[in-house]
Amino acid sequence: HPEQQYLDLMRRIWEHGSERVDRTGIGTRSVMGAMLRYDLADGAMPLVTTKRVYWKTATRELLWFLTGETNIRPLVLQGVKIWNDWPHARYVKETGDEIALEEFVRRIAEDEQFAARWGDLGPVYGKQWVDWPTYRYRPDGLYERGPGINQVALLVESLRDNPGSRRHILEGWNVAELDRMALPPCHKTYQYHVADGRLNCVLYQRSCDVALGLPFNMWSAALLQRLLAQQCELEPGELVWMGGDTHLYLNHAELIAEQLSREPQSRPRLEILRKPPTIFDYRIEDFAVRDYTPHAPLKAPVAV
Ligand code: DHF
Ligand code: TMP
Repeated sequence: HPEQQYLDLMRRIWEHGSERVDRTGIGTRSVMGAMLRYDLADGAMPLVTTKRVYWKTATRELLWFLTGETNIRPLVLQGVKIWNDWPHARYVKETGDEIALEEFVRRIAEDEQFAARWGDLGPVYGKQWVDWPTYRYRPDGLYERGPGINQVALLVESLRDNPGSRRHILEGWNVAELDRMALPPCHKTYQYHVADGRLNCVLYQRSCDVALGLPFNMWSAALLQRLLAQQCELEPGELVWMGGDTHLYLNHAELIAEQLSREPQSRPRLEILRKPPTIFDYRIEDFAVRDYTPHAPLKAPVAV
């Protein structure tokens, strides 16, 4: 079963990873450099079955990236909670107001002004993907803002018009803006490759929380590959996931023990029910997952 690669990686890190102190203070076991390969032919998706993964949540996140939005409010209004901790932590730190997370999120939903002030993550994925900032130098030596670059639109064009290119890249790591991001991008570089009518992808992820983040990241990377393939009249090919600092948090021990005791189930497939006019026009209703019979959900705390 293709999921065995994920479970083997988890086991290897837990048994042989180096223990180290990390930014969050939780501590991790970590290896440097890891690879997973998935064939997306016939609708197959790297959707983890040894626990229930909320693929609709991950899908809403990807569609949110594609709108260029970086404020959590649209996610909150759809019931997506995965980005709430970071604006909350910033609010508490900067105001000294020890508001509970649930209360903070309720204010984000109800108060548009409050959300505009406190709900933004900075120029993270969405901004860099569809509106990478540019600067123009003026004759007087000062510079001004130029038009933003829509990397995703350019990627679709380059895949269609110049499939043989070795420059099909989507990049999140904007060095000049890292200090304004709530978190610098983890899934930072996507490169695509067209061969034999199929669209292949390598994703480089600089930092990976294998228990919580990776199931989402694999789903989203495969989904983006499917959207690009559909828009460019290509068949989905292989997804190669590459990790830099690939780690397990020490407070995920129970989840890890339970998940490693489970057997992968069936082979989930994704059906895209419609081909919208552009890659920016997909809606959550366009996606249906078949043959997904996962084990029970596993809860674990996220390191902030
Ligand atoms: N920080 C850390 N330490 N790990 C992450 O995986 C992570 N991921 C981020 C931002 N910062 C991060 C963005 N993606 C969850 C999943 C993905 C994600 C953030 C959080 C998460 O908590 N998943 C839970 C609950 C899912 C839900 O509420 O729908 C899970 O069980 O998968
Ligand atoms: P870092 O910026 O110090 O590397 O912390 C980011 C943490 O979040 C790290 O544990 C990796 C994890 N992460 C993922 O695994 N996937 C993601 O998509 C995101 C945003 C974060």
